[in-house]
Amino acid sequence: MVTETINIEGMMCGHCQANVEKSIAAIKGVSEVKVDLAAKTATINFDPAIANLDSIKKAVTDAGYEVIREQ
Ligand SMILES: [Cu+2]
Repeated sequence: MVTETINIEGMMCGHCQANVEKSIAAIKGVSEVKVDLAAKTATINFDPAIANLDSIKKAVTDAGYEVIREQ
């Protein structure tokens, strides 16, 4: 398992936060996701043999938010 933190732009409220969490949690191989609305970050724990950062970023983008950079 690896833990990665990404920065997300465009989250305005708890609904957005839940949206992002749900989108990332739906990815196979992701075991835990924590989205911090104030810090505009998502911390994801995932199995790198199954999931990868690209698919996580794509899920965030597809949900309508922007991944601005990796930490
Ligand atoms: Cu919102």
